[in-house]
Amino acid sequence: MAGKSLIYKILESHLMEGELVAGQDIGIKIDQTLTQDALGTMAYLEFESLGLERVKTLSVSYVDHNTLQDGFENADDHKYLQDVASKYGIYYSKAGNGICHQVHVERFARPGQTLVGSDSHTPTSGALGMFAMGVGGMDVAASMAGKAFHLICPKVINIKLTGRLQPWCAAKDIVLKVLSILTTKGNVGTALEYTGEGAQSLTVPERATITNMGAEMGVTTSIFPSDEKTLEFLKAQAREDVYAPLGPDADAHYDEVIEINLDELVPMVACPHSPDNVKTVKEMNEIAVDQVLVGSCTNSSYRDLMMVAAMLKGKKIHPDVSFGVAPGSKQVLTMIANNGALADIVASGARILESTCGFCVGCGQAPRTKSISLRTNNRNYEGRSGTKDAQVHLVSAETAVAAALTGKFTDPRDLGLEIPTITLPEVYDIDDSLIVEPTCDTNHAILRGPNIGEPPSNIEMPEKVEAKVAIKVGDKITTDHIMPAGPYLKFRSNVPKYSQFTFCHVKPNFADECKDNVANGFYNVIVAHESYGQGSSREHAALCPMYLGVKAVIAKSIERIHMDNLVNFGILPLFFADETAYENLNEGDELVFVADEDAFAKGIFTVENKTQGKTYALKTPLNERQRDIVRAGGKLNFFRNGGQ
Ligand code: MIC
Ligand code: SF4
Repeated sequence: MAGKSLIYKILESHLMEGELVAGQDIGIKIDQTLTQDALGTMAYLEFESLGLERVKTLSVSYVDHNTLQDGFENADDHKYLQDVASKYGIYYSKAGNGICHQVHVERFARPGQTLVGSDSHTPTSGALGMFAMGVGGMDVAASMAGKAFHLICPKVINIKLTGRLQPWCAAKDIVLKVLSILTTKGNVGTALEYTGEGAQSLTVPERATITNMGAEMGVTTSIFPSDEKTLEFLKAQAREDVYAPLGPDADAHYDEVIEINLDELVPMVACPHSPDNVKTVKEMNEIAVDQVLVGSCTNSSYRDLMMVAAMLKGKKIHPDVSFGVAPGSKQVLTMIANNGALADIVASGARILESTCGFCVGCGQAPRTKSISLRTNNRNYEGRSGTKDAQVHLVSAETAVAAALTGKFTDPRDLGLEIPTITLPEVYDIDDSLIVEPTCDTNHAILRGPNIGEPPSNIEMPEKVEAKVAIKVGDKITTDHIMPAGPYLKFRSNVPKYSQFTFCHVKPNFADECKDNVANGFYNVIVAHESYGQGSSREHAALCPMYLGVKAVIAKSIERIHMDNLVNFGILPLFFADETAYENLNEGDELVFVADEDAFAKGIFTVENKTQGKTYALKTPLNERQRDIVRAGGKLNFFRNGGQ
């Protein structure tokens, strides 16, 4: 029998239910959880409704998304989060401490353990040999309550890195290469395990850039072995006590092996509007750029900012470029401030931004109309930057700085600079004073600002669903299309208000139409094509449609986290058997289907389209447990009815 992958070893040691067979439903024990503020309020409101006294996991609540505070809402959320954290035994990482994934890698991630986080980039901690997954807030709440976390046991692809990164090529170029191979769709139920001499040569921050962007491929997680590089990093963070050497067996079984020779890799760029639209920097033909931004949970580590500073030292940013830098954490910012690198960055003409998500999630730095923006983050979905017709490109820190200096796309190898040697510190600056320890005082009062509502409740799935097709969309609809972030982020704790913006950039009257349909006795149905719900883990992309009376999403395929979120809020996912049903369905069509015990047991729902005079047999991809959750009207009802 073949040996085991690292992923299967960790799953085996955490298995609570089911069998470790790819494609099967398994329940695993969760050791750690993380939340960020944009999804944290809802996750903790859900946790509160489970009625426990304390969390059963090591849990951290980060404030890094909504720090704009152009009104009272963000600040009210922060206070609520701090109170909840203190009462229920959760560490609270204050605004200013840094981006959740960067800080988690620095201070909490642990080889061999499991982590779920209400943010799709939670697998960043896979850089330290951790099994880390992005999930919906409801699943974080259930994990904090000590319940088994259910997932489809993934198949594992081995990404074997041979050779070594050549000068001016970076970890970002590796992951963009992987994205060009695996693309952003079709990877549901797959996990990535990086091995090989090339993997061994990468430092933990470089590994984190790679595991971070597995989220864009829609994979379950990405992981690196825990080895000498891990030990070095943990030692420098004064955390060597959590080190354990971990890796796959020499004869580990993998479902597929993809080999990438780092010797041959060149600087890459993801072009608009998808992270898998990858070209080489040279292919960009030196087109002029307007904006360059370095930061986000992908590329804002000490290593990246030292590279930025070294490249900028003694030089000036091109006059036509607006250049901004957001250090990933307080630790990074403090260190570059103390060693003078920050002064080099400032002297070059850079704008120093807060250590938060900021521009990455469309909070500020919207580029000018039709501009070319180069960014080191992980998503370039249309409109996410805040400017619909801006052309956002994703690059490494090296390529970003090269463009900031020359004012045009430039392969950093052509700059004629000597490659800087970046040595990682033997000891990082450790100051956890912005991580507030919980008091676990059960009498701790929780202040709730006026924008913080209760999580909306749902009814059981009706046995007969009469509905209207409220919207019909095409391929690769992201959660940014469904529930945009940016200026609307501050309404995350207020579902009635936030739901008004559902699909607002795709079909501005969507919410009103849904409400009219409900007023006229109809539920709503969303029709989509391939890879619906790509991108973030925001459960609002299911919660707000639920609030607007959506009972089913009919699609060709749905991405993993979004599918789980639909289930958690009692929305039935249905798949087409062939293209005719998709072509046949139109916005406004009146549909009727029976959703009784029999239909759920068979997993086949016969949908009659009364407007078109057609009937389709649609299959739900859900397993038995998930079907029970949908029938109950979502996870809160399911738990209340005694479900586990
Ligand atoms: C994102 O990168 O889109 C976010 C904002 O971090 C989301 C979470 C959210 O919507 O709050 C994610 O990736 O899960
Ligand atoms: Fe924040 Fe951007 Fe990372 Fe999401 S992808 S956690 S918005 S930095």
